[in-house]
Amino acid sequence: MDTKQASVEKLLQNPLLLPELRKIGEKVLYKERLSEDDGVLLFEKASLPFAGALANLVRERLHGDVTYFNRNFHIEPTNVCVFSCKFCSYSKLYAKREEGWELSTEQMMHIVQRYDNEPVTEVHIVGGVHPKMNMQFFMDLMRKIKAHRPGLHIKGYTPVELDYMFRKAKIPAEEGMKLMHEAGLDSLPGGGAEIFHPEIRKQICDDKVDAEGWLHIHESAHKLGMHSNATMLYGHIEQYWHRVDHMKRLRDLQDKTGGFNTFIPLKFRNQDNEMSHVAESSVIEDMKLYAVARLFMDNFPHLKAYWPMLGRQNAQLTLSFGVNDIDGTIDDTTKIYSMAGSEEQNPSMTTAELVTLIKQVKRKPVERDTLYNVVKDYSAVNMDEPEESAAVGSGD
Ligand code: V47
Ligand code: SF4
Repeated sequence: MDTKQASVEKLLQNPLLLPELRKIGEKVLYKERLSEDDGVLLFEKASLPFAGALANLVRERLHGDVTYFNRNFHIEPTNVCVFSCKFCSYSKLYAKREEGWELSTEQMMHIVQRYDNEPVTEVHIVGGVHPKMNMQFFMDLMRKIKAHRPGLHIKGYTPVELDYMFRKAKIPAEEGMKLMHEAGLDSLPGGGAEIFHPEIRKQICDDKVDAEGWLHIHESAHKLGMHSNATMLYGHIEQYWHRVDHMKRLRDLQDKTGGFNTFIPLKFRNQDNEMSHVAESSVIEDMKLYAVARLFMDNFPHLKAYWPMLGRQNAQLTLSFGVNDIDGTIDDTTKIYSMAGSEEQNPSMTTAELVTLIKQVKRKPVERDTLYNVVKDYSAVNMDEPEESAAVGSGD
Protein backbone atom coordinates (compact mmCIF):
# COMPACT_ATOMS: atom_id res chain seq x y z
CA MET A 1 0.00 0.00 0.00
CA ASP A 2 1.35 3.42 -0.81
CA THR A 3 2.53 5.51 2.10
CA LYS A 4 0.19 8.49 1.57
CA GLN A 5 -2.84 6.19 1.58
CA ALA A 6 -1.53 4.43 4.69
CA SER A 7 -1.00 7.71 6.54
CA VAL A 8 -4.56 8.82 5.75
CA GLU A 9 -5.83 5.46 7.05
CA LYS A 10 -3.92 6.09 10.24
CA LEU A 11 -5.38 9.58 10.49
CA LEU A 12 -8.88 8.10 10.30
CA GLN A 13 -8.15 5.78 13.22
CA ASN A 14 -7.68 8.71 15.56
CA PRO A 15 -10.35 8.13 18.27
CA LEU A 16 -10.80 11.88 18.69
CA LEU A 17 -11.87 12.37 15.07
CA LEU A 18 -15.56 13.25 14.65
CA PRO A 19 -17.40 10.21 13.25
CA GLU A 20 -18.90 12.28 10.40
CA LEU A 21 -15.41 13.42 9.36
CA ARG A 22 -14.19 9.81 9.51
CA LYS A 23 -16.99 8.87 7.11
CA ILE A 24 -15.88 11.58 4.70
CA GLY A 25 -12.28 10.40 5.00
CA GLU A 26 -13.37 6.85 4.18
CA LYS A 27 -15.26 8.08 1.12
CA VAL A 28 -12.10 9.78 -0.11
CA LEU A 29 -10.04 6.70 0.65
CA TYR A 30 -12.42 4.47 -1.31
CA LYS A 31 -12.95 7.01 -4.11
CA GLU A 32 -16.61 7.69 -3.39
CA ARG A 33 -18.21 10.99 -4.32
CA LEU A 34 -18.81 13.58 -1.56
CA SER A 35 -22.32 14.93 -1.04
CA GLU A 36 -23.18 18.61 -0.62
CA ASP A 37 -23.60 18.00 3.12
CA ASP A 38 -20.09 16.53 3.20
CA GLY A 39 -18.77 19.67 1.51
CA VAL A 40 -20.38 21.98 4.05
CA LEU A 41 -19.26 19.77 6.93
CA LEU A 42 -15.65 19.90 5.77
CA PHE A 43 -15.79 23.70 5.73
CA GLU A 44 -17.42 23.83 9.16
CA LYS A 45 -15.71 21.07 11.09
CA ALA A 46 -12.53 19.78 9.45
CA SER A 47 -9.18 21.00 10.67
CA LEU A 48 -6.83 22.33 8.01
CA PRO A 49 -4.36 19.42 8.44
CA PHE A 50 -7.20 16.89 8.06
CA ALA A 51 -8.69 18.48 4.91
CA GLY A 52 -5.20 19.05 3.54
CA ALA A 53 -4.08 15.43 4.03
CA LEU A 54 -7.15 14.15 2.17
CA ALA A 55 -6.79 16.71 -0.62
CA ASN A 56 -3.11 15.93 -1.01
CA LEU A 57 -3.92 12.23 -1.32
CA VAL A 58 -6.32 13.01 -4.19
CA ARG A 59 -3.83 15.41 -5.81
CA GLU A 60 -1.06 12.84 -5.75
CA ARG A 61 -3.35 10.07 -6.99
CA LEU A 62 -4.18 12.21 -10.00
CA HIS A 63 -0.88 13.94 -10.73
CA GLY A 64 1.83 12.69 -8.37
CA ASP A 65 4.16 15.63 -7.79
CA VAL A 66 3.59 17.18 -11.21
CA THR A 67 2.78 20.88 -11.03
CA TYR A 68 1.84 22.59 -14.26
CA PHE A 69 2.38 26.10 -15.48
CA ASN A 70 2.11 27.68 -18.88
CA ARG A 71 3.57 30.55 -20.81
CA ASN A 72 0.89 33.00 -21.78
CA PHE A 73 0.16 36.67 -22.14
CA HIS A 74 -2.95 38.74 -21.68
CA ILE A 75 -4.82 41.22 -23.81
CA GLU A 76 -7.31 43.40 -22.00
CA PRO A 77 -9.20 45.15 -24.80
CA THR A 78 -10.95 47.63 -22.52
CA ASN A 79 -11.74 48.37 -18.90
CA VAL A 80 -14.96 50.14 -19.85
CA CYS A 81 -17.93 48.06 -18.77
CA VAL A 82 -21.68 48.34 -19.00
CA PHE A 83 -21.99 46.26 -15.83
CA SER A 84 -21.33 47.33 -12.27
CA CYS A 85 -20.17 44.39 -10.17
CA LYS A 86 -19.60 45.59 -6.64
CA PHE A 87 -16.32 43.70 -6.18
CA CYS A 88 -14.75 45.08 -9.36
CA SER A 89 -11.81 47.45 -8.86
CA TYR A 90 -10.94 47.51 -12.48
CA SER A 91 -13.73 48.74 -14.67
CA LYS A 92 -15.01 52.20 -15.57
CA LEU A 93 -18.71 52.55 -16.08
CA TYR A 94 -19.72 53.14 -19.69
CA ALA A 95 -21.03 56.59 -18.69
CA LYS A 96 -17.47 57.52 -17.60
CA ARG A 97 -15.75 55.81 -20.49
CA GLU A 98 -13.37 58.69 -21.15
CA GLU A 99 -11.59 57.69 -17.88
CA GLY A 100 -10.91 54.17 -19.13
CA TRP A 101 -8.98 52.62 -22.01
CA GLU A 102 -10.15 51.06 -25.27
CA LEU A 103 -7.63 49.31 -27.48
CA SER A 104 -8.01 49.28 -31.25
CA THR A 105 -7.46 46.11 -33.26
CA GLU A 106 -4.14 47.55 -34.37
CA GLN A 107 -3.02 48.15 -30.77
CA MET A 108 -3.98 44.62 -29.79
CA MET A 109 -2.08 43.20 -32.77
CA HIS A 110 0.95 45.14 -31.56
CA ILE A 111 0.69 43.32 -28.24
CA VAL A 112 0.56 39.99 -30.10
CA GLN A 113 3.59 40.99 -32.18
CA ARG A 114 5.58 41.86 -29.05
CA TYR A 115 5.59 38.14 -28.28
CA ASP A 116 6.68 37.03 -31.76
CA ASN A 117 10.01 35.76 -30.51
CA GLU A 118 8.75 34.43 -27.20
CA PRO A 119 7.80 30.77 -26.76
CA VAL A 120 4.31 31.55 -25.45
CA THR A 121 1.54 29.06 -26.25
CA GLU A 122 -1.56 31.03 -25.27
CA VAL A 123 -3.14 34.45 -25.37
CA HIS A 124 -5.81 35.11 -22.75
CA ILE A 125 -8.26 37.82 -23.86
CA VAL A 126 -10.45 39.25 -21.11
CA GLY A 127 -11.83 42.64 -20.23
CA GLY A 128 -14.86 44.80 -19.62
CA VAL A 129 -18.04 44.72 -21.67
CA HIS A 130 -18.00 47.58 -24.16
CA PRO A 131 -21.01 47.98 -26.51
CA LYS A 132 -18.75 48.93 -29.42
CA MET A 133 -16.69 45.76 -29.09
CA ASN A 134 -19.17 43.37 -30.62
CA MET A 135 -18.91 39.92 -32.21
CA GLN A 136 -17.70 41.28 -35.56
CA PHE A 137 -14.98 43.29 -33.83
CA PHE A 138 -13.63 40.27 -31.94
CA MET A 139 -14.07 37.80 -34.82
CA ASP A 140 -11.98 40.15 -36.95
CA LEU A 141 -9.34 40.39 -34.18
CA MET A 142 -9.14 36.60 -33.80
CA ARG A 143 -8.83 36.04 -37.56
CA LYS A 144 -5.95 38.52 -37.60
CA ILE A 145 -4.24 36.82 -34.64
CA LYS A 146 -4.58 33.40 -36.29
CA ALA A 147 -3.31 34.75 -39.63
CA HIS A 148 -0.29 36.21 -37.83
CA ARG A 149 0.44 33.24 -35.54
CA PRO A 150 -1.70 30.18 -36.33
CA GLY A 151 -0.29 28.05 -33.49
CA LEU A 152 -1.20 30.51 -30.73
CA HIS A 153 -4.10 29.20 -28.66
CA ILE A 154 -6.80 31.82 -28.09
CA LYS A 155 -8.47 31.47 -24.69
CA GLY A 156 -10.89 34.30 -24.42
CA TYR A 157 -14.15 35.90 -23.37
CA THR A 158 -16.24 35.00 -20.37
CA PRO A 159 -19.97 34.23 -20.64
CA VAL A 160 -20.50 37.78 -19.36
CA GLU A 161 -18.92 39.19 -22.52
CA LEU A 162 -20.29 36.46 -24.80
CA ASP A 163 -23.87 36.66 -23.51
CA TYR A 164 -23.84 40.42 -24.11
CA MET A 165 -22.42 40.01 -27.63
CA PHE A 166 -24.85 37.24 -28.57
CA ARG A 167 -27.85 39.19 -27.28
CA LYS A 168 -26.76 42.25 -29.26
CA ALA A 169 -26.36 40.10 -32.38
CA LYS A 170 -29.79 38.54 -31.60
CA ILE A 171 -28.51 35.00 -31.95
CA PRO A 172 -28.69 32.03 -29.58
CA ALA A 173 -25.60 30.97 -27.64
CA GLU A 174 -25.11 27.82 -29.73
CA GLU A 175 -24.90 29.79 -32.95
CA GLY A 176 -22.77 32.53 -31.42
CA MET A 177 -20.26 30.05 -29.99
CA LYS A 178 -20.02 28.29 -33.35
CA LEU A 179 -19.22 31.56 -35.12
CA MET A 180 -16.63 32.59 -32.49
CA HIS A 181 -15.04 29.13 -32.68
CA GLU A 182 -14.84 29.31 -36.48
CA ALA A 183 -13.23 32.74 -36.21
CA GLY A 184 -10.42 31.32 -34.03
CA LEU A 185 -11.63 31.05 -30.44
CA ASP A 186 -10.12 27.84 -29.04
CA SER A 187 -11.29 27.77 -25.44
CA LEU A 188 -13.03 29.76 -22.71
CA PRO A 189 -11.45 31.09 -19.52
CA GLY A 190 -13.23 30.62 -16.24
CA GLY A 191 -14.25 34.16 -15.35
CA GLY A 192 -17.63 35.68 -14.66
CA ALA A 193 -18.86 32.80 -12.51
CA GLU A 194 -18.46 34.59 -9.14
CA ILE A 195 -21.04 32.87 -6.89
CA PHE A 196 -23.90 31.31 -8.82
CA HIS A 197 -26.59 31.32 -6.14
CA PRO A 198 -29.05 34.19 -6.83
CA GLU A 199 -29.14 35.15 -3.15
CA ILE A 200 -25.49 36.28 -3.43
CA ARG A 201 -25.36 37.09 -7.13
CA LYS A 202 -28.17 39.62 -6.68
CA GLN A 203 -26.07 41.46 -4.10
CA ILE A 204 -22.68 41.50 -5.82
CA CYS A 205 -23.31 41.42 -9.58
CA ASP A 206 -26.98 41.83 -10.21
CA ASP A 207 -26.96 42.95 -13.82
CA LYS A 208 -24.78 40.44 -15.64
CA VAL A 209 -25.44 36.94 -16.94
CA ASP A 210 -26.97 34.61 -14.34
CA ALA A 211 -25.87 31.11 -13.37
CA GLU A 212 -28.03 29.38 -15.98
CA GLY A 213 -26.72 31.66 -18.74
CA TRP A 214 -23.10 31.15 -17.65
CA LEU A 215 -23.46 27.37 -17.57
CA HIS A 216 -25.36 27.31 -20.88
CA ILE A 217 -22.57 29.15 -22.69
CA HIS A 218 -19.94 26.75 -21.35
CA GLU A 219 -22.14 23.81 -22.29
CA SER A 220 -22.48 25.21 -25.82
CA ALA A 221 -18.69 25.49 -26.07
CA HIS A 222 -18.21 21.94 -24.76
CA LYS A 223 -20.68 20.61 -27.35
CA LEU A 224 -18.43 22.07 -30.06
CA GLY A 225 -15.50 20.14 -28.57
CA MET A 226 -14.00 23.22 -26.93
CA HIS A 227 -12.60 23.11 -23.41
CA SER A 228 -13.04 25.67 -20.69
CA ASN A 229 -12.20 26.61 -17.11
CA ALA A 230 -14.42 27.59 -14.21
CA THR A 231 -13.82 30.02 -11.36
CA MET A 232 -15.44 30.86 -8.04
CA LEU A 233 -14.98 34.24 -6.38
CA TYR A 234 -14.91 33.34 -2.68
CA GLY A 235 -14.27 34.95 0.66
CA HIS A 236 -16.74 37.83 0.75
CA ILE A 237 -20.41 37.67 1.75
CA GLU A 238 -21.11 34.09 0.73
CA GLN A 239 -21.69 31.30 3.23
CA TYR A 240 -20.17 27.82 3.00
CA TRP A 241 -23.28 26.32 1.46
CA HIS A 242 -23.21 28.91 -1.34
CA ARG A 243 -19.70 27.73 -2.21
CA VAL A 244 -20.81 24.12 -2.21
CA ASP A 245 -23.89 24.96 -4.30
CA HIS A 246 -21.60 26.71 -6.81
CA MET A 247 -19.23 23.76 -7.02
CA LYS A 248 -22.15 21.31 -7.31
CA ARG A 249 -23.56 23.14 -10.36
CA LEU A 250 -20.14 22.93 -12.02
CA ARG A 251 -19.69 19.29 -11.07
CA ASP A 252 -23.11 18.47 -12.56
CA LEU A 253 -22.28 20.13 -15.87
CA GLN A 254 -18.91 18.38 -15.94
CA ASP A 255 -20.71 15.03 -15.48
CA LYS A 256 -22.75 15.89 -18.54
CA THR A 257 -20.06 17.26 -20.89
CA GLY A 258 -16.59 16.55 -19.51
CA GLY A 259 -15.49 19.84 -21.09
CA PHE A 260 -13.95 21.59 -18.08
CA ASN A 261 -10.20 21.38 -17.59
CA THR A 262 -9.60 23.39 -14.48
CA PHE A 263 -11.29 24.83 -11.43
CA ILE A 264 -9.79 28.13 -10.25
CA PRO A 265 -10.91 29.54 -6.90
CA LEU A 266 -10.35 33.32 -6.87
CA LYS A 267 -9.79 34.99 -3.51
CA PHE A 268 -11.82 38.19 -3.13
CA ARG A 269 -9.56 41.23 -2.74
CA ASN A 270 -11.08 44.34 -1.23
CA GLN A 271 -9.02 47.29 -2.45
CA ASP A 272 -10.72 50.15 -4.31
CA ASN A 273 -14.11 48.63 -4.86
CA GLU A 274 -17.61 48.93 -3.46
CA MET A 275 -16.98 45.98 -1.15
CA SER A 276 -13.93 47.43 0.57
CA HIS A 277 -15.69 47.14 3.93
CA VAL A 278 -15.76 43.34 3.59
CA ALA A 279 -12.76 41.67 5.24
CA GLU A 280 -10.61 39.35 3.17
CA SER A 281 -10.28 35.67 4.02
CA SER A 282 -7.27 34.42 5.99
CA VAL A 283 -4.58 32.19 4.50
CA ILE A 284 -5.97 29.31 6.57
CA GLU A 285 -9.42 29.84 5.02
CA ASP A 286 -7.80 29.99 1.58
CA MET A 287 -5.96 26.70 2.00
CA LYS A 288 -9.08 25.01 3.40
CA LEU A 289 -11.04 26.21 0.38
CA TYR A 290 -8.51 24.67 -2.01
CA ALA A 291 -8.56 21.41 -0.09
CA VAL A 292 -12.38 21.17 -0.05
CA ALA A 293 -12.51 22.10 -3.75
CA ARG A 294 -10.08 19.29 -4.59
CA LEU A 295 -12.17 16.81 -2.62
CA PHE A 296 -15.59 17.92 -3.88
CA MET A 297 -14.75 18.56 -7.56
CA ASP A 298 -13.87 14.92 -8.20
CA ASN A 299 -14.47 15.13 -11.96
CA PHE A 300 -12.30 18.20 -12.57
CA PRO A 301 -8.86 17.03 -13.61
CA HIS A 302 -7.04 20.16 -12.46
CA LEU A 303 -7.16 22.64 -9.60
CA LYS A 304 -5.40 25.92 -10.23
CA ALA A 305 -4.09 28.63 -7.90
CA TYR A 306 -3.72 31.96 -9.60
CA TRP A 307 -0.41 33.14 -8.13
CA PRO A 308 -0.67 36.84 -9.06
CA MET A 309 -3.66 37.02 -6.76
CA LEU A 310 -2.40 34.92 -3.85
CA GLY A 311 1.24 35.92 -3.85
CA ARG A 312 4.16 33.60 -4.49
CA GLN A 313 4.52 32.01 -1.04
CA ASN A 314 0.83 31.29 -0.63
CA ALA A 315 0.77 29.84 -4.15
CA GLN A 316 3.58 27.50 -3.05
CA LEU A 317 1.53 26.52 -0.02
CA THR A 318 -1.51 25.60 -2.13
CA LEU A 319 0.58 22.81 -3.70
CA SER A 320 0.13 20.88 -0.42
CA PHE A 321 -3.64 21.49 -0.39
CA GLY A 322 -4.78 19.93 -3.65
CA VAL A 323 -3.49 22.39 -6.25
CA ASN A 324 -1.55 21.02 -9.25
CA ASP A 325 -1.35 24.10 -11.47
CA ILE A 326 -0.10 27.61 -10.75
CA ASP A 327 -1.09 29.27 -14.00
CA GLY A 328 1.54 30.95 -16.08
CA THR A 329 4.32 33.34 -16.46
CA ILE A 330 2.43 36.50 -16.95
CA ASP A 331 3.15 39.94 -18.33
CA ASP A 332 2.69 43.26 -16.60
CA THR A 333 -0.32 44.31 -18.66
CA THR A 334 -2.68 42.34 -16.43
CA LYS A 335 -4.45 44.91 -14.32
CA ILE A 336 -7.54 43.19 -12.96
CA TYR A 337 -5.73 41.89 -9.88
CA SER A 338 -3.15 44.53 -9.16
CA MET A 339 -6.02 47.00 -9.04
CA ALA A 340 -8.01 44.91 -6.56
CA GLY A 341 -5.13 44.76 -4.07
CA SER A 342 -3.34 41.52 -4.90
CA GLU A 343 -0.03 40.66 -3.26
CA GLU A 344 1.64 41.17 -6.58
CA GLN A 345 1.66 44.76 -7.76
CA ASN A 346 3.79 43.79 -10.71
CA PRO A 347 2.75 40.25 -11.46
CA SER A 348 5.43 38.87 -13.69
CA MET A 349 7.64 35.87 -13.11
CA THR A 350 10.27 34.38 -15.34
CA THR A 351 10.13 30.71 -16.20
CA ALA A 352 13.25 30.19 -14.06
CA GLU A 353 11.56 31.81 -11.05
CA LEU A 354 8.40 29.79 -11.50
CA VAL A 355 10.34 26.53 -11.86
CA THR A 356 12.37 27.33 -8.74
CA LEU A 357 9.23 28.20 -6.79
CA ILE A 358 7.78 24.76 -7.61
CA LYS A 359 11.02 22.88 -6.93
CA GLN A 360 11.46 24.57 -3.54
CA VAL A 361 8.44 22.65 -2.27
CA LYS A 362 9.62 19.37 -3.81
CA ARG A 363 7.16 19.25 -6.69
CA LYS A 364 7.88 18.58 -10.38
CA PRO A 365 7.51 21.64 -12.64
CA VAL A 366 6.03 20.83 -16.02
CA GLU A 367 5.23 23.41 -18.66
CA ARG A 368 1.90 22.69 -20.36
CA ASP A 369 -0.14 24.16 -23.15
CA THR A 370 -3.75 25.27 -22.57
CA LEU A 371 -5.06 21.73 -23.02
CA TYR A 372 -2.48 20.23 -20.63
CA ASN A 373 -0.28 18.68 -23.30
CA VAL A 374 3.24 18.61 -21.89
CA VAL A 375 5.49 21.23 -23.49
CA LYS A 376 8.52 20.58 -21.28
CA ASP A 377 9.32 18.71 -18.10
CA TYR A 378 11.62 20.93 -16.03
CA SER A 379 12.16 18.54 -13.15
CA ALA A 380 15.65 17.58 -14.30
CA VAL A 381 16.56 20.92 -15.89
CA ASN A 382 19.21 23.05 -14.25
CA MET A 383 17.76 26.55 -14.33
CA ASP A 384 21.19 28.15 -13.95
CA GLU A 385 21.88 27.38 -17.59
CA PRO A 386 21.56 30.67 -19.49
CA GLU A 387 19.13 29.59 -22.22
CA GLU A 388 16.61 28.37 -19.64
CA SER A 389 16.63 31.46 -17.46
CA ALA A 390 15.42 33.92 -20.07
CA ALA A 391 12.48 36.06 -18.97
CA VAL A 392 9.22 35.06 -20.60
CA GLY A 393 6.05 37.02 -20.89
CA SER A 394 7.50 40.10 -19.32
CA GLY A 395 5.98 42.71 -21.59
CA ASP A 396 8.42 45.21 -23.05
O1 V47 B 1 -14.69 36.97 -13.07
C1 V47 B 1 -12.75 40.65 -10.22
C2 V47 B 1 -12.40 38.17 -10.63
C3 V47 B 1 -12.32 37.29 -12.72
C4 V47 B 1 -11.97 40.83 -8.20
O2 V47 B 1 -9.50 30.74 -16.91
C5 V47 B 1 -11.76 39.51 -8.66
O3 V47 B 1 -7.36 30.49 -16.80
C6 V47 B 1 -10.79 38.96 -6.67
O4 V47 B 1 -11.53 34.63 -14.40
N1 V47 B 1 -11.00 40.19 -6.14
C7 V47 B 1 -11.66 37.37 -14.10
N2 V47 B 1 -11.17 38.60 -7.91
C8 V47 B 1 -10.31 36.63 -14.16
C9 V47 B 1 -10.46 35.14 -14.40
C10 V47 B 1 -9.25 34.29 -14.64
C11 V47 B 1 -8.02 34.63 -14.13
C12 V47 B 1 -6.94 33.80 -14.39
C13 V47 B 1 -7.04 32.67 -15.15
C14 V47 B 1 -8.29 32.34 -15.66
C15 V47 B 1 -8.42 31.13 -16.51
C16 V47 B 1 -9.41 33.13 -15.40
O5 V47 B 1 -11.61 38.09 -11.78
C17 V47 B 1 -13.71 37.81 -12.59
C18 V47 B 1 -13.84 37.96 -11.09
O6 V47 B 1 -14.28 36.77 -10.50
N3 V47 B 1 -12.28 39.45 -9.90
N4 V47 B 1 -12.56 41.51 -9.20
C19 V47 B 1 -11.55 41.15 -6.87
N5 V47 B 1 -11.78 42.35 -6.34
FE1 SF4 C 1 -17.52 44.46 -15.81
FE2 SF4 C 1 -16.25 42.15 -15.31
FE3 SF4 C 1 -15.83 44.29 -13.71
FE4 SF4 C 1 -18.19 43.01 -13.66
S1 SF4 C 1 -16.17 42.10 -13.07
S2 SF4 C 1 -17.91 45.24 -13.76
S3 SF4 C 1 -18.44 42.40 -15.79
S4 SF4 C 1 -15.27 44.12 -15.88
